[in-house]
Amino acid sequence: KYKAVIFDLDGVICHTDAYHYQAWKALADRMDIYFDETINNRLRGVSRMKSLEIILEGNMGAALTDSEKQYLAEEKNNIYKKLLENMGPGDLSNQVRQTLNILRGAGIKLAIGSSSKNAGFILKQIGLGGYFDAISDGNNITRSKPDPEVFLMASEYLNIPKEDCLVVEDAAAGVDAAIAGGMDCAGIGDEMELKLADYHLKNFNDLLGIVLM
Ligand code: B16
Ligand code: MG
Repeated sequence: KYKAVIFDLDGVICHTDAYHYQAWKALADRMDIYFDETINNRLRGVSRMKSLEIILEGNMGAALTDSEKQYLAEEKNNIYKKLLENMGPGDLSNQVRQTLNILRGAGIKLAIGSSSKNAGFILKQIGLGGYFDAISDGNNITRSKPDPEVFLMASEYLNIPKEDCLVVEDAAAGVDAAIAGGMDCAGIGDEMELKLADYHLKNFNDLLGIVLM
């Protein structure tokens, strides 16, 4: 049914949420701004700048200039990148690695569709540098999820029509992006939050039943 699968990165292929949280928390503490896990949950799949805006909500965020916001976003990214250095091939689960290999062995094209500008570095860290047939990430888009751009670019890079691509997402913004792009989507994680997805994966390898049927 599908010729390609486009995977979100953070929250699907690997988990960098804790590092995002630590980095934003360090920045918020420095600015004496309240930040907790609940706010962090709202940042999933959302771009760096939009994330900063969410954190600044009700905290005089509107009083900051664009270049001040740029500086803060960069500060967070510097802390985050340092934390990413702790990642290694052990941060890729056996189940994810094996599922990817089976799909690829069956001739399915595999791509990344991530909001992150650090996607390339993260993939290298977990041993998947050069693995995917195409990478569409925060560096080649102008509009972040829930805009479909990142997934449409992935299907273009793969040269496979979007109707033949399945998107795998862990965040509501990503499911909305897939739907907006007219693509089928499988959600992994909180079923309530991802209820608009066409499929729900209890485990990553449930994908095999959907794609290889
Ligand atoms: P960066 P995904 C997203 O990745 C993360 O879920 C989100 O929390 C983050 O703000 C965004 O990437 C931007 O990341 O600061 O590294 O450019 O889930 O779309 O793979
Ligand atoms: Mg994600």
